[in-house]
Amino acid sequence: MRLLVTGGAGFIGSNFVRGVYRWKPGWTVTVLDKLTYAGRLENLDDVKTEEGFRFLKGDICDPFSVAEAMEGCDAVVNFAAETHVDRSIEDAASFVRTDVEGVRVLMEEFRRKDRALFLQVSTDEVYGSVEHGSSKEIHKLDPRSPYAASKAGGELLAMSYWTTYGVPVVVTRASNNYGPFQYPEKLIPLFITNAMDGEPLPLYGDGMNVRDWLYVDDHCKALLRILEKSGPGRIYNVGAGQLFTNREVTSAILEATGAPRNLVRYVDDRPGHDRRYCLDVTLMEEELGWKAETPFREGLAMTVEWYRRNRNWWEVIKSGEFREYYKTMYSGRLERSGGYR
Ligand code: NAD
Ligand code: TDX
Repeated sequence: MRLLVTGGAGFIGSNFVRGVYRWKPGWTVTVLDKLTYAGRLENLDDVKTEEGFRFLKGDICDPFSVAEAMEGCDAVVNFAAETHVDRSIEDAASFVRTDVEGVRVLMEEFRRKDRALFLQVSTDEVYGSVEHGSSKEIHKLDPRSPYAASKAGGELLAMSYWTTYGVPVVVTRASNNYGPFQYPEKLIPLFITNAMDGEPLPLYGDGMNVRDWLYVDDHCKALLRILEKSGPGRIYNVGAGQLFTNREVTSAILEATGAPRNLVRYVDDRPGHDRRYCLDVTLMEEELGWKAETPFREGLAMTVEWYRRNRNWWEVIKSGEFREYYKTMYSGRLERSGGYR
């Protein structure tokens, strides 16, 4: 199988490309990535000499780049997106552009030829906050942040190409991923790297929001299973069933890094902060025989170890674009936080 992996220089995309070469001998990959602040060529260092690997710098909103990248590919896995909820609250424009319009451009090129599958990687955030119970694939979408709304738009658009033109599309809705190469704006890598540097850990609100933590390799294996086994027109939830409050995640990070508890700061909440996500993954388990394998403590230990060994990788990021972002997002919040707890 020859895959086009869009957004392959980001966190999940780069882990996925490594996974393809590790677990699927004979498969080859083209990556198309715009290399935004979140995309880093060095994330692909491990695979750049692999058989048939090709990297193209380009935007999924640009039909010419997309046509060049899709040439000769049997299937597309679309990871390319703006992905950080807090940034979408500051400015939604790039989210609508990439996460919706980018999907349209990809779909238009995809349907010009007969191809195996278009896998649109979506998120559990499209269901909105789920106070009780769990979300099934047939449940109504209720996205509540500009990020979640853009992702919902993208997946609905992709699926409309299946309904309207019979283009083979599958949508996945994954829960919160964590693991190596995650940009340190997200909760787990931000707190691990801050803990390692003795910096405050800014917990939003009361720290009792709940997320389902999925180790990135488990997510990648689910996507590979879908590419091999799923028929078109399907939607799958991909979660680990490992629900923790942000306080619990923070405690686990403090324990794993050996940092002191007094680094924790309760800061102003994220506007519209979803309280809880929870996925019903029966379909993935029963239809495709997939189940997340990595217990949270084990995945977190591997992740902490990776950030310990790859200080260069995140120090470069934290001293670049991220520095200004962090100041804008956190300095006021930390000043107002009323001391350590
Ligand atoms: P990321 O932010 O680490 O990486 C996104 C990648 O997309 C980057 O390499 C970036 O350069 C690239 N990109 C952005 N705009 C582009 C454009 N216009 N054209 C081409 N490339 C572009 O994101 P991630 O955390 O790896 O997430 C990957 C996908 O998985 C996203 O679609 C996201 O919505 C989805 N997802 C993520 C999570 C999670 O917990 N991280 C959970 C569920 C679903
Ligand atoms: O500094 C922080 N303090 C804090 O309390 C940050 C960055 C986050 N949080 C909280 C907000 C959330 O309740 O931690 C939780 C996780 O936050 P993020 O890492 O920003 O992830 P989330 O908002 O849950 O969205 C993620 O999961 C689904 C990804 O960013 C999305 O791309 C994915 O689709």
